[in-house]
Amino acid sequence: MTYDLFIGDRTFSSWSLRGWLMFEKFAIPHRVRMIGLYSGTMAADLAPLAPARTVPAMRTPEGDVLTDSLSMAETLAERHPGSGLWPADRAARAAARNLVTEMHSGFTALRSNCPNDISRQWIGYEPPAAVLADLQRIETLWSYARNIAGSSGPWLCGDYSLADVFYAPVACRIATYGLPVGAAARTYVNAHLSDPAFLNWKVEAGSESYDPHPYQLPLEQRAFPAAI
Ligand SMILES: N[C@@H](CCC(=O)N[C@@H](CS)C(=O)NCC(=O)O)C(=O)O
Repeated sequence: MTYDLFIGDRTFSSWSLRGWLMFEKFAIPHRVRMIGLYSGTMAADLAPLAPARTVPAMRTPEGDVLTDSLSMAETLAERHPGSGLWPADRAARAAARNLVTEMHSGFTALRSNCPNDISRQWIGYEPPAAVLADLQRIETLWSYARNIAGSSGPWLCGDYSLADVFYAPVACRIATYGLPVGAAARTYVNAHLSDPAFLNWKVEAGSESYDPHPYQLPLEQRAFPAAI
């Protein structure tokens, strides 16, 4: 009995990374099904999982279909209560929920201006004001969560939790676009970039290739960094 997890291209799909981390980091058994997000086969690939139309999506061992990262997260937390998906401490859990839900419903400037792409780093990217405002809010939330949870380690709310799952792609975007953040945020980004699960994801992403490569910018580029 295992879950089926449907994800898209690892190079680009930030929501797929979230969906995968919520299994991988909490040792929840799953089978990965790849969806052709950029090859034009997405609708056909997802047909067995109706009514899913985006990735990630999952099917429970009993056959229930979850079509969104947040419904997946809550379902996994309910079904695996001892797994640590949400922090055990009440206040840390509230802070983690704020983080997850603000990510899920917001930061549209960051998401639309800086598409997730873990294949490279742009040199000299100048973020618009709306992206800087999103980053400021994100840093405020990260620091608030750390204070509430008394977290002095690598992760936001104590041990690695759903809060970190949902901000892993933000760490990627900060790295890809060289976005300006403070020292604490840089340390947090580097915790994601060196996390063994993320490194496995990056290796798999390395086997994906595109011609032409989406999301071009008129800037110099170099390899996606191991740290910022
Ligand atoms: N709110 C959804 C967003 C999922 C999403 O937008 N996934 C993208 C890939 S990163 C996708 O499937 N895009 C294809 C499309 O919108 O047709 C979630 O949290 O799971």
